[in-house]
Amino acid sequence: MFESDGWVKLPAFFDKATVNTLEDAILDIYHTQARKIKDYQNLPRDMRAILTAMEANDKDILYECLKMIPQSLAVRSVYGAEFAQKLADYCGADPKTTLIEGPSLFANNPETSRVSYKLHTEALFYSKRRKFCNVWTPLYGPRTKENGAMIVLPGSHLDHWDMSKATEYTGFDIKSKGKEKWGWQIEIPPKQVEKYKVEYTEATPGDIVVFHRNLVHGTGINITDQIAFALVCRVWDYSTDYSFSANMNTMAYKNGDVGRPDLVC
Ligand SMILES: O=C(O)CCC(=O)C(=O)O
Ligand SMILES: [Fe+2]
Repeated sequence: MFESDGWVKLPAFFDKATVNTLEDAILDIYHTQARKIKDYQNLPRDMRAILTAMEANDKDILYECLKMIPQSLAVRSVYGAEFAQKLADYCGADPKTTLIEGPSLFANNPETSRVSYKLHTEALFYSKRRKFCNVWTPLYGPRTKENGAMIVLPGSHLDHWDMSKATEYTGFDIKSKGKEKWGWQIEIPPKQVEKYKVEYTEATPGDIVVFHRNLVHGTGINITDQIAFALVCRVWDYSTDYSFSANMNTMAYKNGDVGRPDLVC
């Protein structure tokens, strides 16, 4: 399945206790930050309520919460050597030289597509990284086609995707194009992928979806009235990268990378 389709769902990979650990630790971050602010004193300890309230005036604080997630000891406890070992085969990685980037929380909010992503491959964003895969898991409720589970194009990972097949901009549509604090898109235009069928990574918390660096995927449209969540991390092996940078997303073409002559890998 992973080899031919470029993605696979591993049902109940995390047990209930692990899901609770993740959900609680992340909610603690958002709730504790919100409680420092007078306007949010009466908010319930609920991710959807906190995000909805802060989206209007406190996007910068939401970003800081996001950055705290991988620094939470409880969150980190879930992603140990054992996790790397289990995923190593999918990524072509050696667990000994495997690192984890993230996790990061994707909130698919029917009210805004500010952090939604058009069709892309991860390799376009992480162009210096040769061995990695993404791990996507629902949190705070199941993901369905209706609430915008991730869109994947099975088999597209076997095609060749480079920057000449993508268009870059900030925003999601013409109304949001160029807006600050909106996502950076490296979009593969729909015309390029007409021949592929579309699937949705429907899953429940605890299931993980592992996908290939070259798989074309994007954010599904959430047509419900509830924010839907996914937690995403990248498992990557730096041992054969032609880069010495510790930043997973070291920037190609921008003199931002750390390279050297005489590489032997
Ligand atoms: O679930 C989404 O919104 C898309 C996530 C995505 O692009 C990714 O995990 O790489
Ligand atoms: Fe992605």
